[in-house]
Amino acid sequence: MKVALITGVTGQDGAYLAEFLLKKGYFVHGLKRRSSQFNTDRIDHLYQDQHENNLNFKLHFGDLTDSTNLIRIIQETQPDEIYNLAAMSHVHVSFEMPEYTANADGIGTLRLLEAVRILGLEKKTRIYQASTSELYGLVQAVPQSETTPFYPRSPYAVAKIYGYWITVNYREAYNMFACNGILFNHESPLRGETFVTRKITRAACKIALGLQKCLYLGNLSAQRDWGHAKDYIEAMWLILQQEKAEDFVIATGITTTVRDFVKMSFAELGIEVEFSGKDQNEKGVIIDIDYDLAHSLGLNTDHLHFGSTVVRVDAKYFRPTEVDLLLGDPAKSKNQLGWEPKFDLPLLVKDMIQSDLILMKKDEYLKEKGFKTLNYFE
Ligand code: NDP
Ligand code: GDR
Repeated sequence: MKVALITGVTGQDGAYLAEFLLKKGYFVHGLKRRSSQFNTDRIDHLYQDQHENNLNFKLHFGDLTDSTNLIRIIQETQPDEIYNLAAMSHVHVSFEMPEYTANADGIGTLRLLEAVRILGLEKKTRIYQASTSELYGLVQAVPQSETTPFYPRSPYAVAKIYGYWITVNYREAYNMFACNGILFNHESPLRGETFVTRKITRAACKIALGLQKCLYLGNLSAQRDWGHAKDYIEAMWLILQQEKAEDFVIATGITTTVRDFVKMSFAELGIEVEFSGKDQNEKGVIIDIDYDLAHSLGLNTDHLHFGSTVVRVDAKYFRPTEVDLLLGDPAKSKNQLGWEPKFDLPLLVKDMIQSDLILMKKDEYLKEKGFKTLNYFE
C-alpha cells in the first residue's frame, strides 16, 4: 500500500486529493493545524467511521512553521509521496501578513525538503510542491508556460517563488524526486469563501433568494484562467507518477474576466446582469429575468426588479499591486501527463451555483424560523 502525506489537508485541494488518493488505495496521512474550533468540515466525511472501517486516513497536528514537528511526522509516517499544499494562500491577505506568509509558504517548503533529507528519505519520498500562476505576476508573455519568466506581484507570490526554486534546487542538488505543479486558479464548491469566485456564487444565490441586496467587489477587469479543483488534484498525482521529476503548468488555456464570471453566475439563476460605468463607479444591474428558470430552481422572484443594482465596486478590495491577466498554456501537461480538464467554465459555475443554492436555501429556512444564520465575513 502506498503512503501519502498531505499538508494542507483541511483546505480545498487537500480535501479533494485525500478523497482521490483513498479511492486509489493509498494510506493517507494529513497535516492539520490546531484550531480553537473544528476545522475539518471539508474532510469529515472521509474519517467519520475511523473507529470502524476507515483506518487508511489519519490526521496529525502540525504546522509548516515547525521543523521538529515535520521531521517527527515524516519519520513516523515514512511517506512515498508528500503533497505540500499547506500555505497562507490568500493573495490580498499576504499584503497584511507578509512575514508569516514568507515563513509558511517559502521557508515552510524548505523545512519539508530538509526533513526528508535529514531522515535519509531522498530516494524513497517523492515531493509535490503547490506552485502557482501568481509567479508570473506582471505579464511578460501570454499564454504562460513552463518557460515564461516570473515577475511576482505580492508577498504571497514572492514567498511561493522561493518554494518553487528551492524545490528545483533540491531536485538538482540531491537528486530528489521533487516537482512543481504551476497551477492556475482552480475553484469548486469547497473553495474558501473569500476568493472571488466563491464570493460571487454565494452572493448571487443570496441575492436571488432575497437574503442580500448587493455584492461588493474589487477589480472586475482582472482575467483568470479558471478550472475545477477536482481536475487539478488529479494532475498533482500524475506529476508524481512520471519517470522523471519535472515541473508542469496546469491550466485550461482560456481566460475570463471577473465581470464575466459574475454574469455567468447570475445567469445560472435566471438573472441577467449588465455592467455600466467605469472604475469605482462601475455597477451591475438586473436587465432581464428568466422566470421559468428561476421558478424551476425554487426561487421567489417578487423581490427581483429590473434596474436594481446588484453589484458595486468597493476600492477596499483593490490590491496594492495586481495581477491583471493569467492565461496558461497546458500543452506540456497534455502531451506528457495526458492530462485534460473534464470541467469547462460553464460547468464549474453550474457546480458552484447548485451547491451554494442548497446552502443558502438552508440559511433562508433558518432565518424564516427565527434561528441565527451563517456569518458572512468577506
Ligand atoms: P486553501 O487556502 O483552501 O488551503 C490551505 C491549507 O493550508 C489549509 O488546510 C490550511 O489550514 C493550511 N495551512 C495554512 N497555513 C498553514 C501552516 N502554517 N501550516 C500548516 N498548514 C497550513 O488553499 P487551496 O486548497 O486552494 O490551495 C492549496 C495549495 O495550492 C496552496 O499552497 C495554494 O497556495 C496553492 N495554489 C492554489 C491554487 C488555487 O487556485 N486554489 C492555484 C495555485 C496554487 P486551515 O484549514 O487550518 O486554514
Ligand atoms: P487570486 O484569487 O488572487 O488569483 O489567487 P482571488 O479569487 O482572490 O482573486 C482573483 C481576482 O479577482 C479580483 N477580485 C477579487 N478578489 C477577491 N478575493 N475578492 C474580491 O472582492 C475581488 N474583486 C475582484 C482580484 O483582484 C484578483 O485579480 C488564487 C489563490 O488561490 C492563490 O493561492 C493561487 O495561487 C492563485 O489563485 C493562482
